Amino acid sequence: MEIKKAKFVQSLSAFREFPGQGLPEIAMVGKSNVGKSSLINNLTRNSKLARTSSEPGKTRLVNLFLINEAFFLVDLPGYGFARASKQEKDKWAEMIEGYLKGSENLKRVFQLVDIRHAPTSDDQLMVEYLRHYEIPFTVVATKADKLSKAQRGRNLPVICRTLAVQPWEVLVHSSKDGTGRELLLEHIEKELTQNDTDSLI
Ligand SMILES: Nc1nc2c(ncn2[C@@H]2O[C@H](COP(=O)(O)OP(=O)(O)OP(=O)(O)O)[C@@H](O)[C@H]2O)c(=O)[nH]1
Ligand SMILES: [Mg+2]
Repeated sequence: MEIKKAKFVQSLSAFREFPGQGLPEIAMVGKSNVGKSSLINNLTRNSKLARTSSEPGKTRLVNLFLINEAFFLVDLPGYGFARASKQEKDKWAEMIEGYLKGSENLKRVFQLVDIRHAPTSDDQLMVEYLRHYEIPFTVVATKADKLSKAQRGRNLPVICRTLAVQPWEVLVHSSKDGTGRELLLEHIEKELTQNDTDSLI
């Protein structure tokens, strides 16, 4: 799949603000600073589309990007930002959960984890949450450029074990050097065409 058109559409602080438009949505989930916004920029090849920062806690609202006039990529605030106040953390958790539970058009979540580290307890909770609500998800191990092939090979089994996913279910990605970009796009395309077929039946 090629992304020909990508535009920012709306920021939400509460799910009910967005009634949906009948178009499929694919959302980025992960701890603060893991690279959710950067992944959207890498997919769309537009480094200025979603705002990124080396400081955690940059994305503070649910941001919707319309892609090819056909589906939405949804950038969510991160969790696990230690320096945020309790009030801020509660607000972000409410936004993330409100969106994940409430969106009728959410087709898949990309659960991002940092390939350098074992998933955190927050990552584990998030994956449990997705399983509990039967939200389809794909684990994306990002920042792959920061590790050698050998180091990736050592870390991936830890990620799989901690999140109880199979190695072939994890996509390795880097927003810096574009690793895994094509695979992610194929994955999205499959998701979208699969849903087309579903709706024809
Ligand atoms: N080397 C490298 N750096 C990355 C990669 N992805 C993101 N970064 C960097 O990591 C930092 C955080 O990236 P963001 O995309 O803002 O992270 P986020 O998950 O959206 O963070 P929040 O909005 O705070 O939840 C930035 O400095 C990015 O340049 C990657 O694949 N490789
Ligand atoms: Mg962000």
